[in-house]
Amino acid sequence: MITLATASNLAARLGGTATLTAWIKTTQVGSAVTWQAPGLTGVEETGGGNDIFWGWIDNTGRIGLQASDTAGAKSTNPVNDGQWHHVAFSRDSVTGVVKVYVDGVLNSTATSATGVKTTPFASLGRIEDTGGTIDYFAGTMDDVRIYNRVLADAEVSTIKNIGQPVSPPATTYVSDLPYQAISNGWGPVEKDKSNGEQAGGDGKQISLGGTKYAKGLGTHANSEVVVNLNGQYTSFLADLGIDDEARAFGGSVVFQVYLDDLKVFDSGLITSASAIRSINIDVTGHNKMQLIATDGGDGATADHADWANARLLGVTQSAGLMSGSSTTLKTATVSVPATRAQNNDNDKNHNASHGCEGRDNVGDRHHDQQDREDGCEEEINASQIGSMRKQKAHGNLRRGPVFL
Ligand SMILES: [Ca+2]
Ligand SMILES: [Ca+2]
Ligand SMILES: [Ca+2]
Repeated sequence: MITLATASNLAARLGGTATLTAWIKTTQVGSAVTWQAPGLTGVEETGGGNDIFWGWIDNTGRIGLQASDTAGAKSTNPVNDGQWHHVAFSRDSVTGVVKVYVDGVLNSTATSATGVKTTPFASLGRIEDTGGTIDYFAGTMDDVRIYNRVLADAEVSTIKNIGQPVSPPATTYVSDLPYQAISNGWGPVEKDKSNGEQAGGDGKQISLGGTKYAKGLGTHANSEVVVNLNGQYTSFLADLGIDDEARAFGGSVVFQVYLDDLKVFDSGLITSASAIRSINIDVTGHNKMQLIATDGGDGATADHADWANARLLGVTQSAGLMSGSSTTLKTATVSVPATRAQNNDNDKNHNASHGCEGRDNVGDRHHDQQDREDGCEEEINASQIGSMRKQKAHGNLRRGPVFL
């Protein structure tokens, strides 16, 4: 579980007139009772009505927005089908009008309580409670945006159409990539086979201690294979060992992995008697990977070094918002587009119709800096963003509850 709180009191943004948009994915069944339900953000004032429930999820999987104890708007259909949905909620605190959008389309309009709700809260991914149990959202949130005004229907649609988070691409096998065999101790490196003998293609099915593999590289020390990662992958995984075809004859190697010419893994001596060594190496951001098998310092006899099931996990393109970037749960950004009317900024990086919408991208320093200069974007907590992105890089954020 990842629990992160925002550094500022969200009631200052979401207690009054505001719009909140997010991509969500959940299978959660909530509660028919608003103040006992999980939700995206908000607060329940136990025993009082100074509260607000953004994205609360009911017992049928519908999602809504309610202020105080006056019924608000809910989505037409359940959103808890385990698929990504774009949800948006707007509230006019003067009229009490609340609206719920799903996948860019207005679902429901209602008149809930009026007035600015001031009970402090500072979480995304849960509805806080001043007295009772906090109700956590169980699912994934992405690209959370908060505006201090009511967005028009067309604006919500535009935000939705920017893109949808996609699942990580399927595993890519190293042997299916155009790898480069720099050297090999006995004939060529074999694709999806053991090394076999000196002829190309004469290997057998890769086999380690009786476990058979359909994919991988069969090499013979001393060997080196270079794989072009092009920054597209997050993890390299493989099972290492001396192929069964050579076990009867000994065999002893050292497996090494280099990333951009720096050694990041060294197996130590692996012999035909060793257990299978499974590796999982973070390759995020790297362009070149070298897979090396040395003879272990005792000659290369029977050194049939298998990179069994060698595979790469790809980078997720998130929401189409960030070019070539990571698995992005894009960190929550509080955006206040209205302030743009108070300056004469002509920055072409900004879309005039959407102001400083919270397209948070830590790597996009120019954008963030410009937004800071405009006074229109607040990153909730830079250090938490860093921490979250780090964890994300390890693939944790798409599972289970996510709390910013
Ligand atoms: Ca209450
Ligand atoms: Ca061969
Ligand atoms: Ca050896």
